[in-house]
Amino acid sequence: MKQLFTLLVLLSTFYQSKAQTTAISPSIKTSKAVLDDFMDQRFGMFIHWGPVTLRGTEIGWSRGTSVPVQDYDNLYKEFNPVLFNADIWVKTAKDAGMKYLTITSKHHDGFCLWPTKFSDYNIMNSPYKKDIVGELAKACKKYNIKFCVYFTVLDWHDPNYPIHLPDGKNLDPKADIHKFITTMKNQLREIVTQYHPYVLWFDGNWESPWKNEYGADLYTFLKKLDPNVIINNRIGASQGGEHPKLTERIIGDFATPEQKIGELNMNNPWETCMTICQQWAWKPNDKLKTLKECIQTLAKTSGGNGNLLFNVGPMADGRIEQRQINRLKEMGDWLANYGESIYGTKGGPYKPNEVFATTRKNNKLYVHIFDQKSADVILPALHGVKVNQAYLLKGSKINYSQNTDGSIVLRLPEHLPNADDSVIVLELNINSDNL
Ligand code: JFZ
Repeated sequence: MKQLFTLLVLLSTFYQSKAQTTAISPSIKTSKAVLDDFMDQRFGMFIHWGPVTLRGTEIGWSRGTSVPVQDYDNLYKEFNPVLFNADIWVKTAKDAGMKYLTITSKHHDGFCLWPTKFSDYNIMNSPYKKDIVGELAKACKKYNIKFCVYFTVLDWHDPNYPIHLPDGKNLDPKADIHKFITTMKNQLREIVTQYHPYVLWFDGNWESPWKNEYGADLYTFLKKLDPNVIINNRIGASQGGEHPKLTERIIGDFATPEQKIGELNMNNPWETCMTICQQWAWKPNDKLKTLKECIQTLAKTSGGNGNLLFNVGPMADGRIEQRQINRLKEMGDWLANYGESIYGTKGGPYKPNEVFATTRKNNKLYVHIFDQKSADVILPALHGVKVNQAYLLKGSKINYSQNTDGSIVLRLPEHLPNADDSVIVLELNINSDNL
């Protein structure tokens, strides 16, 4: 018995010391006020870009797979996006109703889109020779769009990072991860002090060289540079497979479901990242999502209490494809009408489904109607809730009734104003925060 007790004590001290190596001091964690502000933005633009767009293959992942390494690593010598205009990209985001923008400063191929002093493999050694990250930061300021930076902790190009190819298993004994981390910190110091990103969006944390303690150390380093910078959950080592949900033990401020809509979560901030086509980087004739898919994705994300970081891959000449600009503008047109039901709202209390999703603010519940096939939409009862009024957002009254069990029946009009998502406002007897 005594032996068992000693073993338990030993085990618990072992786990405590393990936890301590990765614990983030609560005093440096991003405040709730800052994160609440981030979650109020709801919709941002992700941009994956680099010399690989000259080939039209996937950024990072095609290096050594569909594009030979030698070829891939020399593309920057031809990268000359003369039609790049930061104002046009940022205006495209603005017109889409997006509130922030996240650019890949460095993806897994190691190429840096800003003039870093800590690697020659950067935009100043391309024929273009202009600071892409800096120009975007400036344009974002001009258009009042929050500027954010993506940065990967794996770099298959840097000799000091132990893995050199996608899905590489062998660790290079000549690599020095500590030198690599020093370079990374130097580069991130440049990014934070020169461009003042609102969010730092890390990635590449699933490979074995990256340890949770490096993530904790990096988080602490960055928060000392800027106490308010928001950091995603791919800074700590990933626990494999699915990107983990945010829990106490995970380093970072928000969860990052990828290419799928996150689940309803009223406690932990999350942001879905998703491509407008299929590839992250530009691909010729890539399949573009329909407007219905785009709008319903945004509504279901908001309905789950999350943000949407919607990705475009600009072309090698510096332009975003016109058909993508058009699609984004259509989303912006929808938001110009229905934005009240997205920005600054909370998701829930219902789980989004194929028929409807709800968002809420003050005494209003916004019901996003996706399926117009049946005449009625029935919402399960909410404790203590009485509906005082129902009407289409910016439109006419809606007939409704409330059953004795409290469930709410909305009678849909014959023609709903929007085929992709019409919003019905329910004015409640209580503040929707109390649901
Ligand atoms: C990552 C990147 O690899 C991808 O290129 C893009 O930047 C996206 C936003 O984030 O996505 C992943 C992450 C992990 C795997 C594949 C794609 N994985 O473990 O196979």
